[in-house]
Amino acid sequence: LGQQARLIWFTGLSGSGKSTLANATEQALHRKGFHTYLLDGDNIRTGLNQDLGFSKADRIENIRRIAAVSQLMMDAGLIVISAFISPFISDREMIRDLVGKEHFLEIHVDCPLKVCEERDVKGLYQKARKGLIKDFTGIDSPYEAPENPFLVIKTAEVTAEMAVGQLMKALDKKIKL
Ligand code: GGZ
Repeated sequence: LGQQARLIWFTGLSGSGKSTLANATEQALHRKGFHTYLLDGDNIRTGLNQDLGFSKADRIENIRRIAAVSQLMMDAGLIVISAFISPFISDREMIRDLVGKEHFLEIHVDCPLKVCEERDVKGLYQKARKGLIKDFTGIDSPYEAPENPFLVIKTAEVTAEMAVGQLMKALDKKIKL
């Protein structure tokens, strides 16, 4: 019996905690013996999608390619963990339809813009406020929150450890070895 393929999809603002959560989730799944692959900006926007920027059309193309790659990896039987802002509801619906709704686990990494902006780990919000970066999500580019996600994690209200606990508990019903 092999594991069932899944796509664990993190969506949320820049600085909301998607990458941190995605990495911790991958480690927790590894400890349980699952085979996973983590897709994020570090391995996608620097390689496959290095030709894309942050216009609406480029973000749509970014997510379309990531969905296609995710599907290939799911065909190989992996649990794919994906962490991208993915700001548009219509794109996330496209992914869900592509991989099948029973395989798509959408997690809203929900953190108020104000908190993300205060964290400003990479100084990008400050640059966006100054107009040095255009089309920045939450500043001058929209973010459409999921209406009916598998799970919402409020990263301004819980520790990373608690967040992973919530997530693994919810995943337990959806992923069986
Ligand atoms: C949003 C931007 C932008 C703009 C650069 N808007 O916090 P980070 O730095 O590490 O994560 C952000 C990342 C977003 O890439 P995604 O592929 O996840 O976006 S999308 O799903 O919308 O295609 C941020 C950095 O890239 N970044 N410029 N203008 N984030």
